[in-house]
Amino acid sequence: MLDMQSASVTPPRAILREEYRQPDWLVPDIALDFTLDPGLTRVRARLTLERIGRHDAPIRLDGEGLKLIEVSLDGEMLGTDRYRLEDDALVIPCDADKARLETLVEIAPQANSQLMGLYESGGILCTQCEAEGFRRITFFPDRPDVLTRYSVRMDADKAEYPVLLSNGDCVESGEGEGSRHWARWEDPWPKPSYLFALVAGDLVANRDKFVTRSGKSVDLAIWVREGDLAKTGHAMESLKKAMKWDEETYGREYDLDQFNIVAVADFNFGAMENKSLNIFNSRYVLADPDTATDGDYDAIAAVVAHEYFHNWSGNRVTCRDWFQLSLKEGFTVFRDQSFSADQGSPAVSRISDVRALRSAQFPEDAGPLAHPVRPDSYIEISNFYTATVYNKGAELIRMLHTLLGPEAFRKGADLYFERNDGQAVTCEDFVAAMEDASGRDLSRFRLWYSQAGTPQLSATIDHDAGSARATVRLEQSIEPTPGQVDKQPMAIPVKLALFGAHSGKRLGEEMLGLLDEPSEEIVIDGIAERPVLSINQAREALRRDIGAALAADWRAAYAGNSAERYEYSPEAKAKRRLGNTALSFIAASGAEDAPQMAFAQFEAADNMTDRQAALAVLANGDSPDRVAALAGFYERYRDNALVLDKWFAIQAISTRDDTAARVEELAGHPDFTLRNPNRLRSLVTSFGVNQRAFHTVSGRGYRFLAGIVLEADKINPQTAARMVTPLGRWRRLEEGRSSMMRTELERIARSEGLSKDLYEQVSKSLG
Ligand code: B3K
Ligand code: ZN
Repeated sequence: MLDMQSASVTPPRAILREEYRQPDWLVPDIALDFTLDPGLTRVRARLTLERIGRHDAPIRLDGEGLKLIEVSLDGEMLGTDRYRLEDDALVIPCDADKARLETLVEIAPQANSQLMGLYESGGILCTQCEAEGFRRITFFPDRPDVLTRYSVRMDADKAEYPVLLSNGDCVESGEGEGSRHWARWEDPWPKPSYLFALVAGDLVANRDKFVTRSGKSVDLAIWVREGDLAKTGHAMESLKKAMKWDEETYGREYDLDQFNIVAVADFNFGAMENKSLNIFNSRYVLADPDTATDGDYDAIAAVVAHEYFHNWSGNRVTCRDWFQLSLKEGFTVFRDQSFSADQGSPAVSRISDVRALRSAQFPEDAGPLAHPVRPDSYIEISNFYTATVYNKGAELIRMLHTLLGPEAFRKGADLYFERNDGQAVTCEDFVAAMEDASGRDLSRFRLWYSQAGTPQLSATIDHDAGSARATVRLEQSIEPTPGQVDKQPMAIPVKLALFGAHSGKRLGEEMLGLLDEPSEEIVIDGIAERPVLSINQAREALRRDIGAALAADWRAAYAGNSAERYEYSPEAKAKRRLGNTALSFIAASGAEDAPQMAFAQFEAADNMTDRQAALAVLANGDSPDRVAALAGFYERYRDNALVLDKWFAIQAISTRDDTAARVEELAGHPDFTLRNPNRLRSLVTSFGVNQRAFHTVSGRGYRFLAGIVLEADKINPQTAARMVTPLGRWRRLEEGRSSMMRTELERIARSEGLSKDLYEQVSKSLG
């Protein structure tokens, strides 16, 4: 193991959940005044402060990369002897219990390549504050348990930034000096700083209205660059459906007069739920049949709904500290999954949710970065926006829903919102509300929040024909994970049904059991026929596998389900899906005419789903049509960044032998850039999940990944750190590959000037 101390910097400090203390000072109000300019923006902040509890701690405000111009306390300008500038903090001794503090700072949005705080994307000025970006805008206690009312004034060049948006409602606007104009926005709902947002840009809006169930009319707007307006219809429809669904399913109504969504091209994540001003990665807003696949349409609906649902699960009730991240994320993913299930086929949605869990979360839980849904420590919180916190977190909520049943669950959710409205709370507060509303004892269930790792469940069945009795024996075990060697048995709800081994008929009702011991036996009487067991969704998986083996039948499926005129409906989507699955199986079986079929589909397609599926088949093969199709696709879409991402990704996930070399070549392509997270992920993240190419025996895949992660870390640490995880799987490979992967991790670890984001991932991966 590498001695991380040998690196030239002192290792960054870990923050522990147990160290939580309530804030010393609260900030009931803030007035922010922005003089916007991409090169140099001035931010004046007026804070009212209140001491909490009996202590004499100074006022301590987080700040990162800010140039402090002036500071005053209760109207008096402070000299440098009256405050201290520490590492990333401004400290001001203060005797009074209430104070008014004013700071003026300068920031440089255009030079902000981390995309945290205020930055520029394609000429638009925008913000990203979750988790700790607000401290890159102004000095502030940047933690989620400080809830503040915001008033925001922005002043900008009118021609370059005709649209000025922030949270809440626009209460005033006017002309400024020379070519400038200004607007003032007020948000009546106290919020944590991570939900602050501002946008200034040359944008146009798709406008609509939604009337809430109590009759309030809400103005909806989706803001994009002019050429993209025609691609916003699906996002708007999705938003209106989500608003209605949350009223019907959770009784949650929208609480302001405006709801704005803005799409930007450079974004570290999918989207952000800033109060009433959601900012989105444009890939989760823009869609039309020519450029977006059915999968893209589904993802847009899910992300729009997810961010909207956060208005209650996250914004009205927020997290006390970042260890509680799954309080808002797990619950909100569960809510968006339920929404998607209700829009289309619940079975299809569930299969895709489980696939995502198995492909992303199970490996995470079995590897060096395993952590509980409510982690105990972190170095950089951005590294904990993980499949465990999101997707496993959602499964915990789903288990509660299963255990309590829909009615008691809804009562629990109502109680949770009622008790905690306007507060910053913990995962424990969620479980307590479910417990109190249902009268169920959930003490064993709480272990799911603190214990990492995926429990393995095994089931055996004995049948005694004479007494018509079936005995089902369930056993659970769970492997150690880093830092957690001894595991306790979890509380696992188990849905169980018996089927006749001969008749295939269900014997008796489906049962809901709870396994909360290492093993348990369930005795079922009245079972005359020899039974087989079905537990939690396994039959479907078996059916899918059997289907895959019948490759010849795919031809008929292809003939019956391809080349139809494009239509956006569940039936048409299902046909495209079946047709394209069939095509990929025909190709995988090595059929000689597969490339011809794919090329014909590629040329004739009237939608991106069919065109992309055909291109993916060609990109895996050797046919001369492959080169023509890739070149044709590039020429057609070279000006569309989101589609060009698909072009990079298709090549990075290709099963061809030369993929690693091709990916290296693509990293030098004029359209490749480390600065745009979507483009970076389209090549590098896609390559990292390509088992065959990434693990190519020469080790060049590992070298490439390490090299590009190091380069990206200098520009955007948050995104770079997320891309290094494939190297952390070294324990699962044979010695040759394993040692090459470790060598690359060590090379990263030894590099100078490593961000704390990447340091944390790499040091844990080396473990
Ligand atoms: N809450 C944001 C995540 C922001 C990530 C910052 N590192 C998006 C979401 O989950 O809705
Ligand atoms: Zn979320």
